[in-house]
Order: sequence, then C-alpha cells, then structure tokens
Amino acid sequence: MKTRIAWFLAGFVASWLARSAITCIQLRPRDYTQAWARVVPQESLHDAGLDWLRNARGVTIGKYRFFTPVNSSNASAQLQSLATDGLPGISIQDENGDGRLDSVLVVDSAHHNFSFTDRNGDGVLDSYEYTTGSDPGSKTFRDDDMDGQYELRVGPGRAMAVFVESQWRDVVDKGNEHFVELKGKLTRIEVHPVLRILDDK
Ligand SMILES: [Ca+2]
Ligand SMILES: [Ca+2]
Repeated sequence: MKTRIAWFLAGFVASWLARSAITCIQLRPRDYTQAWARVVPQESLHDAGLDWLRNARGVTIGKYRFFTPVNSSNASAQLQSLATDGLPGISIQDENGDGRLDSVLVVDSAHHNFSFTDRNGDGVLDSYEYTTGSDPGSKTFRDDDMDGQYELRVGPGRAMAVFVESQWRDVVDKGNEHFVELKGKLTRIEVHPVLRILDDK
C-alpha cells in the first residue's frame, strides 16, 4: 500500500530531521536536500509523494514536531513524535500540491495505522485502510465505499483476498493482473485504487 510505504519513509526521514534540528533555529525554512540524499534516495521521496519534505518548515509542540511545506499552497503536513522512531504521528498529504487534502494517516507507537482518503478532493472521505502493524504477519484492510465492510485484505505477506458476492475470495496474482474465481470462472479484477470486477478470462 502506497500510503503505508509513504508513512514509514516519512517517519524515518522526519525523526531524523527532528534530531538534527535541535541545534537549528525553529521555524526557519531549511533546504534539507543534501543531507537527505545520504539517508533516503530522492526518487523514493518522490515516489511517496513527499517531495515537499525536501525543504520543510518545522516547529516543536510539546513532545511532537510539526512539519509544513515552505510552499504555502501545498496543504501537506506532518506531526511526528520526538521519539526515535517518530511515532505516534499524523501525516496529511496533498499529493499534487493543489491545496486540497488527499489523505490523512494516523499511526500509533505500535505501528497500527489508519489511512483515510478523499480521492476527488470534494472534502468527503471516499475510502479508508487499517493496517494491523509492521511485522511480517500484519494485514491491511481497505473499505472502498465507507460502508463498514472491507473490500480488500492484504497479508500476511503477499496473500490477497477480496470481498465479492458476500464472501472473502482469494486473489490469484499473475504478475500485473489479478483474478478471482466467480461462479466457477476465473474473473479478472482490478484492486487499486478500488476493487473493480473486469472481464471474464
Ligand atoms: Ca471525496
Ligand atoms: Ca465497503
């Protein structure tokens, strides 16, 4: 899940930032790009939709540090614990920098996390994900329409299942394509960004 990857990357970077910022003047924008290049590949930040973290503004609030983009038109922000792993924390993402909130991620210190997404930017949440932890046995569940019934389950590991026609069904992964057995037929499905039943094959 992209949001989960983004979060752990962000947590790592931001907790590093929090430690290194102790001797710096608070609220002064800084270009962290050069230092980050030694910690996280720049393309990873880009892939995670976190380009704004390369040059962020930070302020300490109690036992947390709050980061915002220098570009005020970008609505992204992060609240990170000053603990070594940066948790618990909250990440607000404006992935395309249009000033509208795309998703909110909340992670506790045990790595349980909830991610809420507004796909069309209308201010109404469209889906959410819950991840049970960061260990190899962890699972992620996603509710695509906010009705309280999950449509997708990922984990442990690469195992994947979808909730179709009132029951969980294992997903057959064939590289770039995914299938599920429906009425005795292997049926092609799309699992991202939402579950869609495609054609028979
Ligand atoms: Ca929406
Ligand atoms: Ca649902």
